Amino acid sequence: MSIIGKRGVHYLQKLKTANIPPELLEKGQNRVIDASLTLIRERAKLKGELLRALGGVKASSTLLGVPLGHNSSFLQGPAFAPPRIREAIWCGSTNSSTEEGKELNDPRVLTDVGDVPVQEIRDCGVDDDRLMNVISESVKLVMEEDPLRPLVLGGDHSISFPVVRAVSEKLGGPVDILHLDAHPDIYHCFEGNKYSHASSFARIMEGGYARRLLQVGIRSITKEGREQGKRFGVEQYEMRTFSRDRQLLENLKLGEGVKGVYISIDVDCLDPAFAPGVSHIEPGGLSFRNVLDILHNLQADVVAADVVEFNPQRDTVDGMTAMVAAKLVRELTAKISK
Ligand SMILES: [Mn+2]
Repeated sequence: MSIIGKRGVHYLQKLKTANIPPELLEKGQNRVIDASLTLIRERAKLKGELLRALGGVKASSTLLGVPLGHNSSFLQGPAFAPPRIREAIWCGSTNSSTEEGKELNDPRVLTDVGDVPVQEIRDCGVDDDRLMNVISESVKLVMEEDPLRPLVLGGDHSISFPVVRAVSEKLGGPVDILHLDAHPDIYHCFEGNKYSHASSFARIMEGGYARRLLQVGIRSITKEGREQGKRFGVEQYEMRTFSRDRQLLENLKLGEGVKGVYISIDVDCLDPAFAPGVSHIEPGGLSFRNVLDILHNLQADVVAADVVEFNPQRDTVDGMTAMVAAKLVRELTAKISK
């Protein structure tokens, strides 16, 4: 797996020592990035035009995959998740209705603009500062096309920073965030990486992209995690008090006075009994029904969402966690589309 992490960076180091003019490299990188954004832009445009022609759609979920795993502190398998989640969404073992009756095979409910070609861009030696900008730009290209709203398939949790940044910048103000996770992901910096999947919410709060941040499912938190939570005014709901907090969490109303609500679901918010295919197995988590009860009862205008940290390399042979991640995506689709 370390092969993926070293790809691109290794290449770049080689090119630097070979004394190749930096302009040459930069021009080539620009062309690859332009080509990547062009495909996403044109697919989003086509889907937007289609939905506007059909009419009567206020908001429609659009899948955007971000197969990025190298900012993970442990395993990099989430880079392989987006195609597995798509496969499970359309798996013949289940029908295409969501629990509350939305039809996923109706393009007014769900469309897809494909993946940000993360590995191909990194293979050209593009660093993370630029890569994060490409991810933000891709999200904005989806939002450009009313009524499309991004439903992002991770990837490790580092992708939530560029996605939320784009959503907030595009809407012109902060959002409220409902973040389901075993971990708060709010270290100032983790193992020297400011883009670490353990630091994404520190970047989001520093940037002023969120007003309220509610973290639910937390059961692996350090002193720094609590201190950073206090520093940024994060509402941290830990699993040890879930039975007490449950009623409140199943009656949430978010997004008043801000530009909307963003939902970020780390699959490890679930107990590993429900979702074994994650990098960080942390017992004592939410049940799948707990998560659905929170989502179904949430009163909010959901402007975008992500499902992250599904690791296919740790899944059962029959792909159980892929189905779990896919059902989270299906139910989020129902929450966004109207
Ligand atoms: Mn987590």
